[in-house]
Amino acid sequence: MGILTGKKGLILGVANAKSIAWGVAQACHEAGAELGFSYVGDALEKRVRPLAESLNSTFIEPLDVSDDAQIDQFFDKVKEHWGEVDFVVHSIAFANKDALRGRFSDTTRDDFQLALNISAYSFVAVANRAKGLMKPGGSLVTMSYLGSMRAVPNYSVMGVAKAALESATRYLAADLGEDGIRVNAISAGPIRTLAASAVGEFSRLMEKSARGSMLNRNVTQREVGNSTLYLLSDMASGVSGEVHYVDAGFNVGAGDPGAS
Ligand code: NAD
Ligand code: 0WE
Repeated sequence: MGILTGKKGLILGVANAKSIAWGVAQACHEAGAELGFSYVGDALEKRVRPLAESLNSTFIEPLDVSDDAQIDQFFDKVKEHWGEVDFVVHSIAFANKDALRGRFSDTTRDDFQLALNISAYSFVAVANRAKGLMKPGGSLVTMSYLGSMRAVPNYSVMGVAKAALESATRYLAADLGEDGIRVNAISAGPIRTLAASAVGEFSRLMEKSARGSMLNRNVTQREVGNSTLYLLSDMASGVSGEVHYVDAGFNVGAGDPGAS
């Protein structure tokens, strides 16, 4: 018996085996959950389907969160397949690559709109559909980053999007709390994933994060997965609207004044 035995949940945002969402999926599977997955585009279906099937998943459907019709279709299929859902993990972000270098003050209206649409509004849109399929005890978790609170070099418009995502988490927690549904965010330390690999000087950022952390190291996808598992489970039945840091303690430290 695991802490998610008998629960059904959706994992949105697996791109490959390095995705944070995959660390979450593994933790949830081992805790006894039945899982459904989304993917974007044919290229990612080829990666996601075998991963999902390795966890005995039978629900693997397309979902581009920029399209309301696709969100509706996706949740219609969830309703057909399961009838109801106990938890949803939102692990999705996107910004234009050009907006993640250079000066934040040069951010265009289009790049701002895109980053907030995919990385913040999508959680609202998904939560709204999910709540219709959830009973009291349901739980939603999204993935954030410290760049929401601090001006992290080059994180730029994504930092603004994460600030909106964390605020949306609190407002969703207020609304969905009326139905006994909890909404929380995890703020993860830097992890080398597909999204991160396209970022310049990511290795240096990882080194600085490790040195400035309490544990003197970075965190893994699985550690984020294990903490997410707790928030999804009834062990966290008294926790909602929270941003929970899984960053080896980096955010409470003074940073590394010697690092440059
Ligand atoms: P990843 O590239 O593995 O996952 C990002 C996912 O977003 C991909 O699966 C991609 O398909 C999906 N996505 C992008 N646009 C989409 C759209 N329009 N519709 C549906 N899905 C879309 O990278 P990751 O690092 O695992 O990122 C997952 C989450 O974790 C993101 O919210 C990211 O901001 C957050 N995060 C990452 C780190 C890190 O250092 N890697 C740290 C803290 C938080
Ligand atoms: O949220 C993220 C990744 C966000 C992200 C990354 C990319 C790169 C490729 C969103 N969209 C894109 N679009 C692309 O075309 N992280 C927390 C990881 C991350 O990204 C950074 C970081 C960190 C940490 C970018 C700049 C500085 C630090």
